[in-house]
Amino acid sequence: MGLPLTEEAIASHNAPRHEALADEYDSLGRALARRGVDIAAVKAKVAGFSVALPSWGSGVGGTRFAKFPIPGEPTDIHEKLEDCAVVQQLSRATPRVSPHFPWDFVDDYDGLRQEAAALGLGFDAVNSNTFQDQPGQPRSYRHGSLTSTDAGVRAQAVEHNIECIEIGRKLGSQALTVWVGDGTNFPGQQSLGASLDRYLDSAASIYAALPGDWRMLLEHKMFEPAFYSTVISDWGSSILAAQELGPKAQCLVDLGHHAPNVNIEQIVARLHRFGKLGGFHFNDSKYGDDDLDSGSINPHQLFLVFNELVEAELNPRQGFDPAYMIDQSHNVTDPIESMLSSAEAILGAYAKALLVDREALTAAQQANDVMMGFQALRQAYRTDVTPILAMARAEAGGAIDAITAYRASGWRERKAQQRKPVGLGAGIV
Ligand SMILES: [Mn+2]
Repeated sequence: MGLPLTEEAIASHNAPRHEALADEYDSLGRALARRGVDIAAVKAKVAGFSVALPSWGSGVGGTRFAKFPIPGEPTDIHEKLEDCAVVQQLSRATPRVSPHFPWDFVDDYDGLRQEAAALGLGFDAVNSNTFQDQPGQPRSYRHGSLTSTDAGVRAQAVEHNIECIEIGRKLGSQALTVWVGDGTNFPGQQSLGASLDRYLDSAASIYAALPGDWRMLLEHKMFEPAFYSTVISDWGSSILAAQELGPKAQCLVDLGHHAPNVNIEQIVARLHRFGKLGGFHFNDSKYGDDDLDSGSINPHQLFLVFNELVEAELNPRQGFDPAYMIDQSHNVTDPIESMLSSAEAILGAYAKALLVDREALTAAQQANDVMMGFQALRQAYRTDVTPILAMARAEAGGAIDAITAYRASGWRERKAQQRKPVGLGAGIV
C-alpha cells in the first residue's frame, strides 16, 4: 500500500501556482526585512512545527443529538489512517496520529505501526476511554470510572489505562492522555472531596505503570458529560493532581474546556512556569463547546495562546515539549477539509507569534508603555503569513492550496465507492 495521493498530483496542483506564491513570498520577505525579521528563519520554524491528528477526527462527528455520516468516511483505524495520511501529504504539518482505545483496537499493533509508517505517519499520545461502556464490559462507568465508589470499577478503569500504555509502547507512543468525564449532576450526589481522593489514588496506579520515558497528560474539562461538578474540572485541579503524581504527570490544556471568556493564554503561561504544560488540544468555540474548527471563531485568542507558547519556547522550563493535537468535532464538513483548514490556522497563529518583536515588547513592558506593548502584538497579528505557510508546505512536498488540491484529487468520491457506509445514530466525539 502506497501513499494515498500521488506526488505527481500534488506537483501538478502546485505548478501553475508557484509563480504567484514566489511573488507574494518575496514581497512579504521584503516587508519583514524592513522590520528586521528574516522570513526564511520564520519559514524554517513553521516547517519544523507539527500537530497531531486525532484518529477519531477523520470520521464525521456528531452532537449529543445526531450524526449525519457522509459517503466514503472511514469506519475503522485503517481507513482513518489513510485519511490522516491525505491530510499529512497535503499539509506536511500533521505527521502523527493520536489513537483512542477501545475505538482503535486491533489484533496486531506492530502491523498497525508499520501500516502507519508506510503512510508516512507515526503515533502520538494514546487516549484512554473510561467515559462509556463497551460491549461485554464487566462493570459499568455509569457512576464514574477512576473516581467510582466501587473499587472494582476503579480497578477496571486503571487496568484499561495500563492496557493503553502497553498498546502505546508497541505503536511508538510516549504519552498517555487521561480525560475522565467523572462528575455529578446533583448536589449531594457525591462527595466533592472524596471523589478527588479516589481520582488521585487511581491515577497514581496508572502513573506507576508508566515507562521511564513516558508522560501522563491530565486533561481537564469544566463540564459535560457531568453538568453540576466534574472531578478534574479546571487547570487548578489538574496541576494539583499532576504535582501530587510526580514529574511524569503534566497538564493538557484543551481550548474548549474552560468557562467562557477565561484567559487561556494566561493558563498556558502559568502551567509553563511550573513545568507542567504537557500538551494542548486545538479547537474553537462560541459558547461552551469544544467542537468548532481551530481559529474559526476567535483566531486572535489562538494567536495569543501561541504568543505564550513561543515565549515558553524561548524560555524553556524543564521538560517543555508539549504534545499538540487537533481535537474538534466535524459535524457539517468533510473532516479532511476541516483538518487541513485547522492545521493552517494553527500554523498561521504560530507564524504570527514568531513575528512578534520580543525586544520591543519587553522594552515596552519594562517602561510601562501600554500602547507600544499592545502594538508589538498587533503588528504581528495583522501580518498575512499565508505565503510563509504555503511556501513551507510546497517545499516539503505539500500543496500550495491544500483544500483545492484535496477536492481536485477526488479522494472522497473514490472512497465512497470503496468503503462501507457508516450507520446512523448519535455520534459522540
Ligand atoms: Mn481534548
